[in-house]
Amino acid sequence: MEIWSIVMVLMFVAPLSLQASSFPKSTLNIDCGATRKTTDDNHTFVIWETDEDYIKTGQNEFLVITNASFYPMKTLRSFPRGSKNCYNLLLIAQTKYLLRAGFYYGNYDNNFKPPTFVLEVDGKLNVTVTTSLSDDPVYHEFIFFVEKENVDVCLTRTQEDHVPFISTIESNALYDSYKLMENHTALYLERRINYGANKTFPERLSIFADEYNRIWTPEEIPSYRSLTPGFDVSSTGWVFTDNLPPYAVLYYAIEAHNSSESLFLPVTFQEKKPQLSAYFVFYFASFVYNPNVTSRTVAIYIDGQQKNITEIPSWYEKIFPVVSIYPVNVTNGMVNVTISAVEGSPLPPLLCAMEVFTAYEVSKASHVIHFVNFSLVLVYFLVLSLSGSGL
Ligand SMILES: *[C@@H]1O[C@H](CO)[C@@H](O)[C@H](O)[C@H]1NC(C)=O
Ligand SMILES: *[C@@H]1O[C@H](CO)[C@@H](O)[C@H](O)[C@H]1NC(C)=O
Ligand SMILES: *[C@@H]1O[C@H](CO)[C@@H](O)[C@H](O)[C@H]1NC(C)=O
Ligand SMILES: *[C@@H]1O[C@H](CO)[C@@H](O)[C@H](O)[C@H]1NC(C)=O
Ligand SMILES: *[C@@H]1O[C@H](CO)[C@@H](O)[C@H](O)[C@H]1NC(C)=O
Ligand SMILES: *[C@@H]1O[C@H](CO)[C@@H](O)[C@H](O)[C@H]1NC(C)=O
Ligand SMILES: *[C@@H]1O[C@H](CO)[C@@H](O)[C@H](O)[C@H]1NC(C)=O
Ligand SMILES: *[C@@H]1O[C@H](CO)[C@@H](O)[C@H](O)[C@H]1NC(C)=O
Ligand SMILES: *[C@@H]1O[C@H](CO)[C@@H](O)[C@H](O)[C@H]1NC(C)=O
Ligand SMILES: *[C@@H]1O[C@H](CO)[C@@H](O)[C@H](O)[C@H]1NC(C)=O
Ligand SMILES: CC(=O)N[C@H]1CO[C@H](CO)[C@@H](O)[C@@H]1O
Repeated sequence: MEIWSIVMVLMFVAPLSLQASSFPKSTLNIDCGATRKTTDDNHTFVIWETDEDYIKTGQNEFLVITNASFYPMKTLRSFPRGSKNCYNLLLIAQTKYLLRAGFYYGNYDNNFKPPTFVLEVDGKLNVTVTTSLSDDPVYHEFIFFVEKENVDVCLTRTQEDHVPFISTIESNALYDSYKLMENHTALYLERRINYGANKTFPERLSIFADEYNRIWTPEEIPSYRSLTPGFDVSSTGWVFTDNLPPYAVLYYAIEAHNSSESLFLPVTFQEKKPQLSAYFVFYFASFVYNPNVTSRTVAIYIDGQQKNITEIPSWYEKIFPVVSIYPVNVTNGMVNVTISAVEGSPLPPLLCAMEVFTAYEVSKASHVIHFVNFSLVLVYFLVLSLSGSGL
């Protein structure tokens, strides 16, 4: 599995540097409404493209006075005309992608009326976007299987006087990750938490620290201990384990006070359907070094049902357990997660990070198309690797 991930990563990273814009991209970050490409983001090293190659409708807006600390939020594209306006992205077919849309209103129209509208991705995923006057952008993120290389990202007007807009579109191919997700399901991100880190820790790391450019929200829980590394870890790389978590996130954790106390983490879902299917991922590492005990063992319970037992070795063994649990039935938009030390475990339970998604069924495609287009992708890589090696 690890070797396969490395091979996949190398295959996808090589074409990046060639920047062939007419080819589908494994990474595509669009700064909507921007007038120039930015390649000098010194913090994340993300390259932000303008949106002119991907959409012909709407108009550019620039926030002259803004509290937006994240500079791609300073421009946006608004759609005063038409009930539905779409970006058309060129992504690699038959590949799993993470796609995140960002919305920062910033009172760009000076109306003090943040609009509500619908975001639709690839004709099959949608979510209602409710923007606000807050200084924090609103994000909506999906993980889904790209069947055909043309992917539409559409903004649909649902109320007459609400003008849809969009500030950023970020998309990243996911290699051998989020493996329990089947091709015919899609995941909508509810929470992605970096436990134990405080608000001063960046939620965006550099692309060298997080291959998938995810946003990890720092969160401390006052009733538990925060374990912190005590030195700057923001530029450490990522780990070759399930979902390639950043080391920076694994250095932080929350821990119970003793082995008989459990971590109790109630999760509330934004989606308010009476029945939902959820996908959980738990990331563990034990950076605190105690020469007398090398590992601890925890049990994960969801709504009181035991779902997994995992041994967490000491950091120095370089084994970082990632536990994925899917499907989880969610009733009334609420799930209780409990992490306890198993009987006899010398150290209290801890948790570094958690991701929570809701899962959706999307339509299945024919196997013939899968096969043909997957061959095209292989040919594409072959051509690129030949041209990359100077032939
Ligand atoms: C990156 O750093 C350079 C040199 O310090 C500076 O000129 C540039 O404005 C910075 N770019 C961004 C996006 O902050
Ligand atoms: C920026 O934040 C300040 C203080 O919260 C607020 O008074 C002001 O209206 C904000 N400005 C914009 C353009 O959002
Ligand atoms: C999902 O799609 C990939 C890429 O086309 C394919 O290799 C894999 O077999 C598919 N999985 C299933 C369960 O159909
Ligand atoms: C969003 O998707 C759901 C389920 O696929 C569908 O019932 C609904 O009509 C869609 N809403 C919009 C505004 O497209
Ligand atoms: C936040 O965390 C950093 C690094 O762990 C630490 O240096 C800083 O003192 C913390 N700040 C607060 C307000 O707790
Ligand atoms: C474990 O910690 C909890 C919370 O601080 C405390 O209430 C409890 O008495 C402790 N138990 C033991 C055995 O120390
Ligand atoms: C490890 O065990 C030794 C001997 O029992 C003890 O002196 C020492 O304090 C322990 N160290 C830690 C970090 O618990
Ligand atoms: C979750 O925990 C809360 C608080 O202890 C409790 O009221 C609720 O019934 C629990 N929910 C489920 C589904 O177990
Ligand atoms: C717990 O999860 C790990 C990682 O997914 C898996 O290897 C292990 O078999 C699971 N253990 C149990 C008891 O379910
Ligand atoms: C979830 O609910 C479905 C339908 O109610 C049921 O068939 C299935 O066994 C449940 N799954 C779990 C893991 O509880
Ligand atoms: C044979 C076949 O259906 N190939 C599809 C591969 O993907 C391209 C781009 O989306 C489609 O246009 C082709 O129809």
